[in-house]
Amino acid sequence: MGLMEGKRGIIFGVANDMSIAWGIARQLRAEGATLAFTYLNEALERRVRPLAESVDAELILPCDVSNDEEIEEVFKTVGDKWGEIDFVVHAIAFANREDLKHSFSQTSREGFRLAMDISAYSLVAVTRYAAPLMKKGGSIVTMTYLGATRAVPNYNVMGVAKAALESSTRYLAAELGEKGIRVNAISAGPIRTLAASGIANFKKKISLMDDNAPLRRTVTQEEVGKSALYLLSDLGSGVTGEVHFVDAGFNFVVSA
Ligand code: NAD
Ligand code: 0WE
Repeated sequence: MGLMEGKRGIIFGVANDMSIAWGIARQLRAEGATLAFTYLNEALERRVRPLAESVDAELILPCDVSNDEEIEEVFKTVGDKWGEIDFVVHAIAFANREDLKHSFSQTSREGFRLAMDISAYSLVAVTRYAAPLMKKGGSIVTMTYLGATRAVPNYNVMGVAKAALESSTRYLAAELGEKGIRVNAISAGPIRTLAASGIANFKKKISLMDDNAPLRRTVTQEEVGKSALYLLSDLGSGVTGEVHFVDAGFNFVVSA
């Protein structure tokens, strides 16, 4: 029997077949999970719908996480259809493109607010609506990056937002543990996705991994998916409030 047999959950953050959220969704489906997907806008719906249908998704819903009503509507629709849920995957981030290249001190008030809203606050809002549907407990996984705790060149305001996201993960875990709801973050190494395209020198980040990471390579969406499967299934039943690194070991060793 699959690890996710009888479990139902929502995947936020698929944009295309390169998305980390899609790598997670495939692992969950292979272990028997029943899935719902959200997409940001109509342009992305055309990408997400065929992917979602290929894993027999029962719901495919629009959701811009900058809008509380859209989040509320997703959980209302899911609640009406399923009554309860077991897991949520949050794999969403956004900052202004210019804020990921110029000097960090040039970040505007609005750019800072936007990155925080979409990349960190959205986990809090999603969890608020998800928790009442997790009647038998549940598991929530979000995605972070090393730039939360180290000053990675150009990651800038996204690093500040990821620090808030990691801290939010701990506060949500502390609050919801008594309801049997676990909240964890996966810190992935650099992966070529839509969110990574258009990042200046992303190739350099990849070759840094190939040359210096203990595993001498980058990680894949499938490898992130396998760790998410562990955290979202009963295998992770004792784990909450953690940042789990899937980064080929690059967070603690840099060779000379
Ligand atoms: P991606 O572009 O495939 O996914 C990002 C998703 O965020 C997209 O589906 C996009 O539609 C969604 N999104 C952006 N603004 C939104 C909004 N207002 N409302 C709803 N959805 C919105 O890229 P990805 O690399 O798979 O990113 C997923 C997560 O993984 C992000 O949190 C990212 O920070 C994190 N991450 C990525 C890497 C990497 O190198 N690619 C490494 C570590 C962590
Ligand atoms: O979290 C991310 C990227 C998130 C992201 C990407 C974009 C590109 C397009 C957020 N907002 C936008 N806005 C856009 O307009 N990663 C972990 C990938 C990433 O981004 C970097 C990295 C790495 C790794 C930026 C600079 C340095 C390293």
